[in-house]
Amino acid sequence: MTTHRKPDAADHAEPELQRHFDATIARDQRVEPRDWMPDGYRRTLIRQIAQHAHSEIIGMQPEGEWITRAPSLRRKAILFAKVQDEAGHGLYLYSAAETLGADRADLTERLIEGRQKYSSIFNYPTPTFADVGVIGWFVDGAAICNQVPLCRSSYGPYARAMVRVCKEESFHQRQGYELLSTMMRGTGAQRAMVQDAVDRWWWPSLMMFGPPDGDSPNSAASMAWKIKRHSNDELRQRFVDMTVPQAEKLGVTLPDPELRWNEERGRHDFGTPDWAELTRVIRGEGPCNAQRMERRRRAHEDGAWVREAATAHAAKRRARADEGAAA
Ligand code: FAQ
Repeated sequence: MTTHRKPDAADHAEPELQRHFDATIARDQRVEPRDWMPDGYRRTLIRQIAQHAHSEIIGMQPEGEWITRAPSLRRKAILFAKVQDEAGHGLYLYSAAETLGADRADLTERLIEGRQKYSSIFNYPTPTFADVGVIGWFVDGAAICNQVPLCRSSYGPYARAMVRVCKEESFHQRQGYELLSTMMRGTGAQRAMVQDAVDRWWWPSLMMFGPPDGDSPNSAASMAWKIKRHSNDELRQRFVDMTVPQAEKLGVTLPDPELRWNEERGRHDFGTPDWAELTRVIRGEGPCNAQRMERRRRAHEDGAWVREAATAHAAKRRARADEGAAA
């Protein structure tokens, strides 16, 4: 697309521009930052990308707690790399949101004031090292199911950011699975630790995909705009189908008595997640919401001097460049 327009343009203003936008979506082409886009499309993208960015940054906390307590240098190095990757994902995503006219400081403010969401999954505790493995296996596995289709999202900067993010999530998922298979070859206590972590994370991981399709208010528009390529339930199903054989190979039991292969559908049937729990966790009443937000706020306050120094440095460079241009 080549048509340019101010970011705050009203949706209905230009039928010609709207037609051009619709044709771009219909042809499966990408919408780029300087293209005209309906306000609703822009708002939805900012909402989803910001929530995604906040999730990556808050998502550093549950595993980050284990960096100082990792059982070996190798595990520590892997975990360090993984948690740093999550920080990188957050930064790409904030940059993608900025291409839509959002302001990063404002998005952070909204998160800290509880006006923007982050993923429910990061509000659960990590009491044992097996949790680190299960987060890699389930949470990064779910993130891959959700985010690989986002590489084909209609908004160019988001789709491109997802390509690299998914490659890294793939390493994260494998390191989690490898950690768990090592523990499963260990002592009975280690195997029990893995099973316990699987029992605690299974249902929250299914909830990551969002409410069921019938209760997902944003899905219809997001799918029409090709921001989302598949529904929440379809992605949840893909995750279950992908994970069941992995669980069998690992030797753990997934905590769902209704889980079974359905020959007719060629997919697994599975039980219903506790949607009331998801609502509570999103509302801020999960086991670790208060702690996660408190840490995020503290990190933001502790980082104030870095932001001030960077701003002062940028101002100095600008002034020097201006002096140079005037001379
Ligand atoms: N938690 O109408 P829908 C990761 C909200 S990153 C909290 O279905 P939508 C990497 C939703 O925002 C994990 N809130 O919404 C990693 C909406 O509220 P709003 C994050 C949730 O957007 C691994 C309302 O409920 N991934 O794991 C949740 O169409 C390991 C109604 O829902 C992404 O953000 C939830 N689980 O679909 C990092 C991926 N589900 O905004 C560290 C991109 C729903 O209207 C360690 N996002 N809500 O007030 C998406 O694909 C979508 O935004 C969905 C939700 C699928 C999450």
